[in-house]
Amino acid sequence: MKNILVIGATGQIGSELTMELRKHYGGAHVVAGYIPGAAPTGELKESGPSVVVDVTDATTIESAVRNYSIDAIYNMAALLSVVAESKPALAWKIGIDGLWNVLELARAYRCSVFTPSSIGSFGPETPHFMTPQDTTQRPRTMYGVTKVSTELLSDYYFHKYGVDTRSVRFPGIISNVTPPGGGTTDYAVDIYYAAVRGDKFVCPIKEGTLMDMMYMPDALHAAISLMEADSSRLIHRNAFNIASMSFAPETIYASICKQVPGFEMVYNVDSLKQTIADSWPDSMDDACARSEWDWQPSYNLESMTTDMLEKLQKKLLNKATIVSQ
Ligand code: VAH
Repeated sequence: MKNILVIGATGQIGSELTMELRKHYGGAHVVAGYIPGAAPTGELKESGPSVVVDVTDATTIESAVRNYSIDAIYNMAALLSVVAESKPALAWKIGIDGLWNVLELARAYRCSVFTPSSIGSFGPETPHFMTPQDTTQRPRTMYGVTKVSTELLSDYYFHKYGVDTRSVRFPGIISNVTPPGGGTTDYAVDIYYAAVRGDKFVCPIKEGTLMDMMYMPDALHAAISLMEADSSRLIHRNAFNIASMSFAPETIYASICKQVPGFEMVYNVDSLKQTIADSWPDSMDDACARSEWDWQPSYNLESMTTDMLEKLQKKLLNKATIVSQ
């Protein structure tokens, strides 16, 4: 059975990815790498091994790779788009200096590597409607610069050294487990929390702003399916467009209102988030992922809304019950 290291295992995607990988490969075979001060807790801690791995410190990565005989690395360490604009040097250090460390070790120890890219790798000059797999990528955010560089560096290590690198361009990911931290698409998670709490939602993104979004279960399925795909079928590697839904704030609001009557939303546009959102695609062409490794999402906006509201109502009710005891 493969041994897997997840770097950034307590982050928004990493925390759920680690648990999903443990279902597939067995808890003992999936190592949760975390940075000091962000150690796994609860089921994530109890369900398998964990170790300090700082992507900017190659010795911590090498120690984990050797001690656990790692075959595949999911490198989830990154700063999200809004935070990266306020900390560009740190975003580069984690995103690219960190990736360099991962790829050098993958070369030395023959590991495969998954490092996510994003719709953030596209820029204002990219065709916005049905954004092609191969197209102009001139992002003007540091987040986007790190993601284009991630794609180029990952492809370089494949072509030059034969390292098995693979990647997808994640849309905005919506989850009910680990809240998002510092992204342009965070509003699409925050709106569900507001609806369940009975709060009026103040939307930071302008009405009519389309962005690609995806429910976390589909995002996890994409990452694992790609890493398990037959290498001989892959024409592209870093990174595949994947898509499941594209919506604007008023659309997700209407979807929630069908199940939460009286839910209110107003707009208070955040200029930085709006500028970033305006530079990203309205919709994506994911035909290559579908043909090269059978990508197929399971959720649409309506089924995601039903599941999100159900899960958050349980989560917030349990929390309230614990507090009241
Ligand atoms: C962000 N949630 O908003 C992330 C993601 C495509 C969006 O990269 O920065």
